[in-house]
Amino acid sequence: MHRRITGKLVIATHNPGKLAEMKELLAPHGIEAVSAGELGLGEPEETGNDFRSNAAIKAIAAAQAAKLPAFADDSGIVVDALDGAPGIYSARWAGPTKDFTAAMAQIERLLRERGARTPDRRTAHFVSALCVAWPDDHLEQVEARADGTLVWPPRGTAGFGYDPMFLPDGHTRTFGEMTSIEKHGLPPLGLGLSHRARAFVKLAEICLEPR
Ligand code: ITT
Repeated sequence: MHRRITGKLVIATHNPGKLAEMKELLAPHGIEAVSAGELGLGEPEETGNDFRSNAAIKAIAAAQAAKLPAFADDSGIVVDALDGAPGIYSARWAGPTKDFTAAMAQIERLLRERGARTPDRRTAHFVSALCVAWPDDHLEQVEARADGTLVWPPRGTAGFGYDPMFLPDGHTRTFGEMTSIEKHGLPPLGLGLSHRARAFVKLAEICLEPR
């Protein structure tokens, strides 16, 4: 049985870009969201082997610490020509200073080493695994992806992380050139464009009251 989210929800992320998007996605559903940062919650070690298990680790840790339902996202960019790297290590490629300019340059360097210069050799997808955990250990989990190609040089200053390098399929602007509303691509613009918005649509179906 799926469980509905009611009352207060902890957003279990320490990434400001994600926090802003998760708050925006929840806003129309009338959920009272409080961030892990506001509650002074720590960051658990992400020891899982995939997005789904790392999302669960973060949601469970926050739900236990706050004694409230908690919502976590584990995400990353999967580059086909790099055998799926950086994948679950997407945040770690930016190092302790969270330097995504350097992380994007690293991807570009590796793509060039492999001779990946044309769009067909530069395909990638973002993944978002979302998990809501309750203090009694109930879990709800969904996952979605957004497909595209990697451009160089990066374009745009909106968004966060690898957004300026990612051109979603069927679009002429990178995520870094889109407003967050366009990046979500939710009604009336569409049925979900970004990985996080697409996963959120699935989560909303099972855990949230219809808007
Ligand atoms: P939390 O674990 O606290 O949520 P984090 O940044 O460590 O924050 P992840 O381990 O899930 O989160 O790392 C995912 C990384 O993938 C993230 O730091 C971004 O750089 C990148 N990423 C995920 N979604 C993205 C998006 O929508 N746009 C650009 N980059 C994204």
